[in-house]
Amino acid sequence: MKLVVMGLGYIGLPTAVMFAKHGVQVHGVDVNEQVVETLQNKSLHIEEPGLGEMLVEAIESGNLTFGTKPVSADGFIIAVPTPVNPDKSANLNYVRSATEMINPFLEKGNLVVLESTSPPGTTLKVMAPILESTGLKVGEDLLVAYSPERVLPGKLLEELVNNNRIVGGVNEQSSIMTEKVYKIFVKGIIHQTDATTAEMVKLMENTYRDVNIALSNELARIAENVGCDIWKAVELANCHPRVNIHSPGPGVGGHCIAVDPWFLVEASPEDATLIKTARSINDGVPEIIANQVKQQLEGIEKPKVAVLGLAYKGNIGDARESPSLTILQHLKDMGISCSVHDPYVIDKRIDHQFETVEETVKDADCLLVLTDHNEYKDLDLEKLVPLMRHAMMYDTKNMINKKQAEDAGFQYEKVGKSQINTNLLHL
Ligand code: SAJ
Repeated sequence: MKLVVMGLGYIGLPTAVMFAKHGVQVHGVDVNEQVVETLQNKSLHIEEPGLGEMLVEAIESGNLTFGTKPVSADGFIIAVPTPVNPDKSANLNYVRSATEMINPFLEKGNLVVLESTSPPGTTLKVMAPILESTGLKVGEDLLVAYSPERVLPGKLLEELVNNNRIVGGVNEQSSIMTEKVYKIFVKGIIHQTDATTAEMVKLMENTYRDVNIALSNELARIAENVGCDIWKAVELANCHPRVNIHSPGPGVGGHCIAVDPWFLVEASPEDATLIKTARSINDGVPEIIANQVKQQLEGIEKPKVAVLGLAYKGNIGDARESPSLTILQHLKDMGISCSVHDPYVIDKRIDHQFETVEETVKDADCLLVLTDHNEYKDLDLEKLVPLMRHAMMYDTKNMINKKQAEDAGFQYEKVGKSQINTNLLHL
């Protein structure tokens, strides 16, 4: 079998590598020549544990090639970005152009699968008409399906194989063929449905998470007002067998959860009120965090903050839509200078990035923890305190032990914890 994978980003590349590892002849395509060249040289342009080794193996096996143009194949998988426009509508330009690119190579009997997260109806209303402009009939000459990726960055390779998968064909034959192809490496259960349901399922999953994180962020604000520790409260509430409150934090980042709910808002703006509210709650968190830091620094002349973590979540090197970037911008606008550390992300747009935490905290007034990288769990706090001008800490991830921080000499604060101890007030 021969497959073409269109788009060699966080989803397309691991998918291409995985098929190649399982004996399929794969040609990976990306419009970015630099990306193609990097991959041809057996190097990665993205960070994902384990992917580098698998890439080299797949290329050396002779099963994996890369280029900027498609070739003839039995199946075509489209895994291109679907960003939101500034007006929050879905930008399907990459889906359209990738489909147009494969058109000249399509033959009767081919399979075409869309993996990109897309608004409901994209497969039938956007992709199918483009495919049919070849004269081939979708559902008859071409088998066509939507099968969303559901993998978690940082655990991509494991989840690609073990997660359950949804395949939504334009007809039953398309679903059956799509399942057969993914069965080559998927160990999870493959559920068959129709294309629009599959598109909806993907959006519902990420929206579920966004709405639940918004709830936890809102609860954190309430906890700050009433004077209780939200982290403890969430832990205790989650002892209930039917409760699963998510974790508050500095906001929601990444290219999925912060983006995909907008596709549902666009599909049904008048009905999607909860989804819209949740998005705006989560989008508003970075400004709240920046204001809380500013409050903590009150009275200090020319304050300086040492920021730990640029990535949108722990142990990955991806800063797309990261709340850290928004918080940095807010602090800058407030006239607060920042030094930055992240073991996985070097972002040329960010000034004052340092290689070690020690250099980063030098002369700072507050240590601001924004990403839960494992490296930050075991900081040598006693070594950091003397390097700082004022030893304050603001922990947005509840990852630094309060007692250890205080024993080391830090004045410790965290998200979702009032500075007022109501228990003491009641005594
Ligand atoms: N976050 C919180 N509180 C939480 C959980 C997450 O504030 O309780 C924040 C994270 O710090 C991060 C953001 O939310 O900034 C998103 O992180 P995430 O781990 O929830 O999700 P992603 O974006 O890395 O991956 C999601 C996953 N979707 C679901 O879990 C429903 C993944 O399975 C999808 O494949 C991926 O989106 C995608 O590509 O759509």
